[in-house]
Amino acid sequence: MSSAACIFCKIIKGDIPSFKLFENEKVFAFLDIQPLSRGHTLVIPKFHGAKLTDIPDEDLLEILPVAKKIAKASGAEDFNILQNNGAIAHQVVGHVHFHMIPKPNEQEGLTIGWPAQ
Ligand code: DGP
Repeated sequence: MSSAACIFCKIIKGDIPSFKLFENEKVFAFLDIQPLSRGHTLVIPKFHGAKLTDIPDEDLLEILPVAKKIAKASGAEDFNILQNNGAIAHQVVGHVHFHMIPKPNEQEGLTIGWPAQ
């Protein structure tokens, strides 16, 4: 199931370019266009749904192993996994996505914190 108007569905189909890191039957992962740190990745189900509650369990179950794989590959020992649901929770794109945000150490000069709430 996909939505014709959804930018992430278009990315999955290749209609919008992305820097793809991983793809299988149910999951797609690509670099975030507005990275909070180097390697900031979005891991998404191919199944189109706006919120976590819209996604079948069998699709959700495939997400975290991919996020784990990419976190390890990023080389960052510290990282955040974040998933927003709804406008009040700062969700901008209406297709479920898990952010994997590496938190490089400060000696590398790459640590970028979250904006003040
Ligand atoms: P959220 O606030 O959780 O809905 O985050 C949406 C993220 O999606 C945000 O970090 C920027 C990213 N994003 C939006 N449009 C595009 C796009 O066209 N390509 C890529 N790679 N990322 C996008």
